[in-house]
Amino acid sequence: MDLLTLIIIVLVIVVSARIIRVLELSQQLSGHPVEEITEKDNKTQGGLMLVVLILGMIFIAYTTYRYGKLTLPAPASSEHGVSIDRLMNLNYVIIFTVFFVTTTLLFYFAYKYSHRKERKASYISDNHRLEIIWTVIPSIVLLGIIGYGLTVWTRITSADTTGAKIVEVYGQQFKWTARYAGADNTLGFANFKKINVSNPLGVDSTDDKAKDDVLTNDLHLKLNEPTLLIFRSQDVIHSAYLPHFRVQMNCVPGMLTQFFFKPTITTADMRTKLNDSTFDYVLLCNKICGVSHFTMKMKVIVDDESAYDAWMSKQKTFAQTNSAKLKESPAVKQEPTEIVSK
Ligand SMILES: [Cu+2]
Repeated sequence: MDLLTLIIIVLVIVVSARIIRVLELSQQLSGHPVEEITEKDNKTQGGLMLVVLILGMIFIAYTTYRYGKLTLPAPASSEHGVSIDRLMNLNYVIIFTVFFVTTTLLFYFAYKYSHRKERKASYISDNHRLEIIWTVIPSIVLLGIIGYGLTVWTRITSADTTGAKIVEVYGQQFKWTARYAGADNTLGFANFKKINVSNPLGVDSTDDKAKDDVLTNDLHLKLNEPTLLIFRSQDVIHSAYLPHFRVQMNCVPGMLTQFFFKPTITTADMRTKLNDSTFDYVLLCNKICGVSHFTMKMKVIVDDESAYDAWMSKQKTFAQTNSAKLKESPAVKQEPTEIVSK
């Protein structure tokens, strides 16, 4: 503890002692014990309960209006996103209704029934009817929300993924890489032992299925195309979060996770809708994964078919990039240093 902290503590003690002394003296002067609660005190406290209620409600209304846009951005840009929004909105309606009713009653009753000399509180030990009501009603509401939520989640995660375009999203401290499965729509084998500077995803170049894989730094999706994102992580747990598409999935080292969805609004259409020519979809990391966690962000672009095909035709396959690299720098020919295999 440094000297300054010590001085502050001593000063606080001295000031407190002085305040207590002043209170004692004022009590002697007024003739009332200072701890006695007067009728006036009760009135003031009751009134303050109303003030807190009103100011609190104004504060909540303001922050909801001001910061509401920081919740899921509207409109949902995926097919299943619409049902997620419906579920969220129902939850918001229930939560806000219960909150406003109970909070208003709580503070209003504290005001209305503040102590008065002529009023006597009645003694109630228990009331079975009331207890049943306040247990059964919330239970039914909660069961309803949970049942509805589980139904929506099961429908989203158990959707038929046959024929979906397969794209791998690879997380590492602190960047994302996308890997397209290529013409065969099958991702080539990858192994952490193959990871090196020129092959950060550890793709196995001897696997024929890997040759047509395409690695990119942006994630391009085709409008209305059923897409299966497969997530991997190199180091720690990351969480791939695509707020506009209502997609989020953990990326866990040593295992594959996935999310199936269908983008329904192109980037261009979304720009028109939002009247913002600079708008872009994003994929963010939503799990604090290290010091530069906040920089883990990948641009996501939803193209219509022709734009997507034009973009894809310009990308180099894993085999092409690899042979180009070998030609460019003979240094890469040397046995690559394995950075993770221990
Ligand atoms: Cu991360």
